Amino acid sequence: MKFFSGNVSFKASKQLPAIAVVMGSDSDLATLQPGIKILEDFDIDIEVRILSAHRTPNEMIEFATNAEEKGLKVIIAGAGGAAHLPGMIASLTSIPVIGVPIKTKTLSGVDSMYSILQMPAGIPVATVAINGGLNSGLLAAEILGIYDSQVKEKLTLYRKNMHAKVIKKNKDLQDLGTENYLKIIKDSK
Ligand code: RP5
Repeated sequence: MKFFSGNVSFKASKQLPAIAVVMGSDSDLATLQPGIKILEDFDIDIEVRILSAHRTPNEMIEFATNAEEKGLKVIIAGAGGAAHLPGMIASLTSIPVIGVPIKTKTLSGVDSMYSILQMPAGIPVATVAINGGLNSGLLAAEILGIYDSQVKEKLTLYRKNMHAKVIKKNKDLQDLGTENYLKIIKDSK
């Protein structure tokens, strides 16, 4: 990992990033991290940066207007409160934008969700759940998977593993009964 004046570039030796993960504040990073991690696990080149619609508007405009030329295919944008970052970026590029509403202390992220979700007709933002960092990464990978068969294979394997885990949990539940199963879950925490 290398640090460049507020931006973090991953795997700089590899290809140009296909996906950008941007956030209104570093306080959003922990929420987005599960999505960043899954993209890294899938070996997708990403760019991660702090970019605020309100505090760094000119940089946001520069990023969004150059995004396509840079080769970005999907942009994940997380923001909380008056969460204008995903919508403003979407207004400046036709690259798909996935918005992640960040949970806020005052209004539990409902403010962020409505800000991101209620886009005017003509400028779409694909909005995931409040604090849906992981799903934002998976959805971005699914978009890349339309034309990248390696990413598609990784997504298929991810789902297969998830499926196997639930099947195993159900088997354990049937074998152990509810009380013992609950005890095991409690002890494992
Ligand atoms: C938004 O304001 C950010 O996306 C963040 O969720 C929220 C609060 O930012 P900080 O005050 O924590 O920097 O722009």
